[in-house]
Amino acid sequence: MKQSKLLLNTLRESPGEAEAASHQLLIRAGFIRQLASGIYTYLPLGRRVLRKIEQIVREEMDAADAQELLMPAMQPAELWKESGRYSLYGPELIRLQDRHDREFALGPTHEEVITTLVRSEINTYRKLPVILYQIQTKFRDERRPRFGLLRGREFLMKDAYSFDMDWEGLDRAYWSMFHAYERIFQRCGLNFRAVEADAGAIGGVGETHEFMALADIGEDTVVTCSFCDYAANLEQAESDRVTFGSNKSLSSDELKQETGLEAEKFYTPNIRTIEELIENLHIDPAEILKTVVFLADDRAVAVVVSGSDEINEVKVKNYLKAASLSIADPDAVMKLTGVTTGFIGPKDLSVPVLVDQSVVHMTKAIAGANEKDYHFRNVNVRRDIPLNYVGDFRNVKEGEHCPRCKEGTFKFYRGIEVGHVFKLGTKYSEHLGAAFLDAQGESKQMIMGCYGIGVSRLLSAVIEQHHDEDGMIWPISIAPMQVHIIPVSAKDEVQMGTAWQVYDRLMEHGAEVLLDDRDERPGVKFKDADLIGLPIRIVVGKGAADGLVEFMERSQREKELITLEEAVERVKGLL
Ligand code: 9G3
Repeated sequence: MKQSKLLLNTLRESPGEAEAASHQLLIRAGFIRQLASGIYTYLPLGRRVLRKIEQIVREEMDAADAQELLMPAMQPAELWKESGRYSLYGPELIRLQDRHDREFALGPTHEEVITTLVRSEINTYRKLPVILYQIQTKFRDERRPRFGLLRGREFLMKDAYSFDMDWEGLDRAYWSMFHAYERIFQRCGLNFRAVEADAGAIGGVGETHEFMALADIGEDTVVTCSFCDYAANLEQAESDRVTFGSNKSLSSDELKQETGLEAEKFYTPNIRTIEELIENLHIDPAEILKTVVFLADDRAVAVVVSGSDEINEVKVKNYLKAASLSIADPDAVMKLTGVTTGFIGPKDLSVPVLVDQSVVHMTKAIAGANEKDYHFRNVNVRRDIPLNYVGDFRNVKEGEHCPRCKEGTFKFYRGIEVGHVFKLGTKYSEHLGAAFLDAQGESKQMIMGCYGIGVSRLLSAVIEQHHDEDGMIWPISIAPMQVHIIPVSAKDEVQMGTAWQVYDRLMEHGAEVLLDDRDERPGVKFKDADLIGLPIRIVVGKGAADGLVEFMERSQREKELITLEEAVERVKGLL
């Protein structure tokens, strides 16, 4: 293709609000343009990358016997009411009325639609199992769209749904999709980790894995073990059951033997936060019992962790099986406990207390006294605090022991979630009535799984991992074009002649070639080529007179002067 004909305008500067490297580079290289916040147009080169990624996804989905279909974006609200999710989602679910005032939602995902379809198309075990997928535009009205395609409001997703007769079938579908995802991300040149994840709002049953592209811009924290292959989203990463003896309260005679001082209230005027306690009492945060009051759905609960730890709200929410969890604001805390925030403690508190397993052993702890300006010292957790709800409620930390192998220690990475596989079970088939007759003629609910890849997000994630200060570096598997031919001077007939010769030879071999035929200064051509980042570059300059061209791969830096024939051979070798 002639670059002079290509709709491609490169920019020297990136838009002010673009923080992520991939966002800046995709805009500057003329691959995408923002139409509105979180909503993008893909220009020709951007579109070509998207098609390459889609093609890889299709090949691997089809290889896993999944069947492609295409579902509507406009979904009747009734479906979401039937599944009970219409009220579960707020402003993120884009809602609209049609001309007859009928309510619709723009699809953020398609569990309701696909289950309704399968309900009417399949009713016998003979037609199971089936995996159906689509590559389709999703709509989610993110409160804060950011980082370009990494968090958009309209984006391309491959979403697949499996339907099985039984749980073993689901397990087979799940791992088949899991391995297909590994192949897809490998083929896209992505450095990724599959991590144990939290099923979240989707309410899956059993395991779920996220596929994380390692990148500093990533919003997720990936926890990996230095020794075994344990890897988890921080939301899910298990804290090692700190072996501090039993988790149970002390029996009465144990209490008598329990040495240690009685819990003693002491005056701490206006000392409310962990920091203030540390500063004023000169103590270590690990001596403090941090107590935070949450609203779980509409119930109040207090969670207690060490002052040196962070509460993991996903773990708390899952433990309580709550649909929503939020920290109670000071007024709510006062109303619920009669205590001003900052002096809340787990001893004699009027709301249920969830105690993190790592503090149960403590005998000389500092805690709020549930009285303004007072704290307790010498709190003995097993003596003074009800231990009805003991669990893992904290975020693990780097360097901690792995709970699986006990050998390795945790290491943290930032990750971009590019894929997610879920075991759904019968959640949707039950609500929406997707049943089948089994071999004995019994009506059973289909067992479902769902599997998503953020296709447009994946495009950006690849660039987060493959760029340098001069621009993007496309893996050859998804590059918009494979070879960039750059004649140094468009006015030099020998150079242009040689350039077109190379072009024709490469086209004969089926290569995708962009020839920069613009009448521009060499510097401009090279800067643009660095920015666009096609994997193979052939510069046709003075050496053309001797039949020589300069060969370079964008991911390396060395340039070689070789003959035209050798250049063609080198390209063939790389394709
Ligand atoms: C909504 C809105 C946002 C959502 C959802 C529903 C995320 C929602 C989870 C999933 C689960 C899987 C199939 C492909 C893989 C992911 N954000 N999820 O269900 F109404 Cl506004 O989408 N779906």
